[in-house]
Amino acid sequence: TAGKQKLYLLDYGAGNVRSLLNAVERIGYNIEYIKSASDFDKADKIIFPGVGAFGYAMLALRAKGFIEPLKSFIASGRPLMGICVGMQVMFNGSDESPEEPGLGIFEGRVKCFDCTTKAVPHMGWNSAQVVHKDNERAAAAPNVSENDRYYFVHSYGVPFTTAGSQPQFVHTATRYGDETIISSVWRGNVFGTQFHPEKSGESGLALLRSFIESDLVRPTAQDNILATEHIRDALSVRVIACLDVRANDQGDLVVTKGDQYDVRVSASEGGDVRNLGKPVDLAKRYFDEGADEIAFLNITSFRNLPFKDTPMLEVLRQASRCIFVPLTIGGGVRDTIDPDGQHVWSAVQVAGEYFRSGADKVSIGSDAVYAAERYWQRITDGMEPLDGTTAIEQIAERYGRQAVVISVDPRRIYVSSPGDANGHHTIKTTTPGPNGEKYCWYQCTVKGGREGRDTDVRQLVTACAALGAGEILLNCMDRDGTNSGYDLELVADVKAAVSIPVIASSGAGRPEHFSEVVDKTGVEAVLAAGIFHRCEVPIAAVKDHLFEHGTPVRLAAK
Ligand code: 1PR
Repeated sequence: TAGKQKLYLLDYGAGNVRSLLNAVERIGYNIEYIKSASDFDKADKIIFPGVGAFGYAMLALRAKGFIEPLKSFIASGRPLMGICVGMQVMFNGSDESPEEPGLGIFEGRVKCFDCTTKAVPHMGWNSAQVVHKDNERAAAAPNVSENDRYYFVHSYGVPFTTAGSQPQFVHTATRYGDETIISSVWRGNVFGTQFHPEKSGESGLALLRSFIESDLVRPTAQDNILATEHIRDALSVRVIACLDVRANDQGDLVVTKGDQYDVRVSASEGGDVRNLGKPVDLAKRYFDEGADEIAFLNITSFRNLPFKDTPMLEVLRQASRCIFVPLTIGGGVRDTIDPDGQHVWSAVQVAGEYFRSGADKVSIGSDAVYAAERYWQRITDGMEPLDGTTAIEQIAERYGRQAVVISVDPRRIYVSSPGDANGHHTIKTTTPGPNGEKYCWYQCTVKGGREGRDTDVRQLVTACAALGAGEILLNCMDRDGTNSGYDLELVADVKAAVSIPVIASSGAGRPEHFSEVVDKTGVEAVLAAGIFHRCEVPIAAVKDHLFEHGTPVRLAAK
């Protein structure tokens, strides 16, 4: 029976495959790894995950001697499923790595999205429309449901056209802004998705199950497919639940929540770290309630422990076993030394441990500010600003830029006129300062807001985008925990400065705050912490409000 089949995972060292393992285990199957060319003979079915760049994937396949065995496996008629870059490498080539030919199983070339018309990467939940009008074919295919949304994260994609041989293998197409791409392929025993089913909640798990349990009967060739203009853009605004995690005074990891970054209750109430629950329990609750992503911020990093022993890694492992939407972890992503003074960890190694423990993205706070300062200093000194040494560049190179989030902790500094801002980018504000100041700039801070720097947020985000960051998580110290709404001026200013996705954070108090920030700034994602932890506003209430408001959202598939 299908349950006895051996499901193999083609691991070529491309970062986080734990999410896929967890997802497959969750639906009741076990995975074995393909470690050498001879393992291909043992496999009944293979899943080929893709994380990282196209060229890296092809080089790794070649270095391991996997290309010919993979082609023979496909020729033998046994089912193969490629995910993301695992699907892309089946095409002829990619603009991401022009020097590396692809496997050439499907005709077409992977191209870069146009970032002048929309945020790139294409990141978030979008629909996948079956392009064949033939119901019989659709019924035989792995179950991509048109009513569901799936999690995409990529800067490159294969343009969908009705020409050439595409009608023979395109299964679904997806529109993002002004471009339409192939979101899944199916011909004979080969199936592939551009999106990540392992990160697409219950809909994704159902699709994985349907691939594993189907025999992939050969579909009949079909010329009659939907024209591009029938594919609609359904990219949803992501609703993210954020958990600030730290050790309390008893040494247990708890979810806490600051009030303008102060996480302790008042001295008269004992002065302890606020305890709002256990990290894994709360994260699981948010997944069940329909959060599109979960972020953990390890707000005291790992001050007193060898990095390997940090309890946060165990929190991630447990969380990733029961949460099938993207998980971001931040805190302490920088070069670091264990308390014994011996073991040195590079930022890439720290990130690597987080990925192996189940994170899909890492967020960088303090270290990003230092990197941006070096970036501008190099420009001032007339040097090439990118030298490959920063954590942002190295993690993006190894794990892909979509895996690098910059967490910004800014605070407002009021000035009477732009000339008083020491050269910083100012905005004219509608909420003047305590002395009637009409202008402000946003100062970057490090160490959880404890230290202000002579760098403004615009300098930070533009430098980080140039260094290869994939997304901006924009907090605001003045609004954090206030329930008074997002700082719309800050968010709009950052959104206008970068072409990577921006997450608005800090200050959400009511469902209307979410629609307001989307309408007024065009952010791709909205994040909240306090109102979810304290059960003041459930995630479903936010989504229902956005839906009624006409904002595209993913409604829970339950
Ligand atoms: O500098 O790379 O080690 O990262 C440290 C990370 O920890 C940064 O991402 C920084 O934002 C975070 N952090 C440090 N100290 C605090 C603190 O609160 N004392 N938390 C902190 C940041 C803000 C958000 C919060 C939103 C929404 N907290 O996490 O979730 O403001 O809150 P709200 O909806 O309740 O208003 P590094």
